[in-house]
Amino acid sequence: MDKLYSMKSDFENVAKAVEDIKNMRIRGASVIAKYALESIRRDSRKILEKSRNREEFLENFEAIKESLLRTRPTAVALPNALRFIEYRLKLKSRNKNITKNELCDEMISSIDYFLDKIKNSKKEIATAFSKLIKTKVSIMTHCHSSTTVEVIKKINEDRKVKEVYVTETRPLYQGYVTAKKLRESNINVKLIVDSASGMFMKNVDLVLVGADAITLNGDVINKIGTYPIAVVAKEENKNFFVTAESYKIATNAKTGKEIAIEYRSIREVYNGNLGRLGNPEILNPSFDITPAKYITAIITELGAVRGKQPKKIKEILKKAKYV
Ligand code: RUB
Repeated sequence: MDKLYSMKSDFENVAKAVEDIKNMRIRGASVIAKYALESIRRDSRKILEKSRNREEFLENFEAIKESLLRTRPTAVALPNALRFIEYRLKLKSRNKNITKNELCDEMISSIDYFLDKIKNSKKEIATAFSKLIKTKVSIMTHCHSSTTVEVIKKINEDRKVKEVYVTETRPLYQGYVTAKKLRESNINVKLIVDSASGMFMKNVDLVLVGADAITLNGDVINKIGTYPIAVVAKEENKNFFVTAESYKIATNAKTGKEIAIEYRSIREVYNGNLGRLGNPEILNPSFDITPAKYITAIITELGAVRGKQPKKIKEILKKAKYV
């Protein structure tokens, strides 16, 4: 039977997660990873019931993993999470006496471990970053990064946020989410169009963004529009920081050029009558690459990487045993 078809009928939470992630009802690297892992956890009993033996359990996990991996090609948090669980399952299944029930327990405990990691890393990054800030600062941010929002909230709790410039982030306006979340903490937010980021760079002390992928040379892949902001920050002598968890490191990519950049529907850019515009070609890349030379530091929960420090990234990877 077709594996995807059987998954739709059998593993409904995972099937829903696949659709929600593809259609961007759920967005942002860590939120996507968390949502997908929770969906597998909710379907775990079903996976067990539909597996006659341990081999079928592993096959079912493999099918789930593959369908989730196909949702969005750029961010590596979800692939790293799934590969971690797969690795733990493979280790466990080396013992031929292990039952499908024991494999299921292992899957659930690996999921819980990673979910804890997602939650705790954000707090650790926020605490570490706020310590670096000595006076009240104006910040600029782009898109919606759950990690960056948590960092800004912590700096604010420590009474060191003057204001935050939030770019609206076309075409899907993730900046609105950031603005709303920061306003919930009464932070002074100035929402601007993406093309105003250069003009307002003079007003800020630093830029803070999240990441979808970090490559081994320290390049960062994040929402489209991050790269020009980093270039202007350098031109204006402003610090450009990336706050991202170690599971955003793309373990096999040496530079940003090796990361697949997702192109999305042109309808996200223009939904009207294309003929009226003379049928232009529309390009809609969702992410861009910011070279390491524009980045002051990448702050992870396992240490900071300042500029081109491939050794430091390797050290972080070594500590991050789950990757
Ligand atoms: C979201 C985006 C975020 C990163 C980091 O893009 O680029 O900055 O995913 O987010 P999209 P987080 O909306 O296309 O998924 O810090 O929450 O992992």
